[in-house]
Amino acid sequence: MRKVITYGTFDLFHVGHLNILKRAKAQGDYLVVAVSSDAFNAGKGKKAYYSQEDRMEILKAIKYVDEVILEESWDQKIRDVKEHDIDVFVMGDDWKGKFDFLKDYCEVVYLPRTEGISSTKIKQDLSIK
Ligand code: C2G
Repeated sequence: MRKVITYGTFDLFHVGHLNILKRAKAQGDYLVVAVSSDAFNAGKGKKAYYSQEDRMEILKAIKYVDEVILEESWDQKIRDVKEHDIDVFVMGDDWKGKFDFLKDYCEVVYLPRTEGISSTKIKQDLSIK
């Protein structure tokens, strides 16, 4: 079984998130999604509209997703890859190059982002601060 992992906040779930999960799953047979915790987001200077619990519940309901774990720190990826026996790490290409250190442990694939949609744009368009 070829296992894939990807990371993200996945706030205000939208088609850009769906597209990356669909393409990430297509890289293998089993997709693990690591969802940024509220505390980890606070460290990124981000505050998600939905709580970590709600964001995890939504991801668990996505047909491409097989397992959901919490992302609580920048430096858990190597451990996650080892513990979950991951073959492929996937991220949108806004992160291109940032996770190449994982090439010692698994394949690293950056996929094109979906243009014209983001959680930030949604908030701006709805003028949610
Ligand atoms: N994404 C995309 N197209 C968009 C928006 C997002 O392909 N229009 C992808 C991003 O490239 C990322 C994933 O969807 O791979 C999740 O995006 P975010 O929720 O914004 O995640 P981010 O804040 O980038 O956190 O350790 C990595 C971080 O947790 C990533």
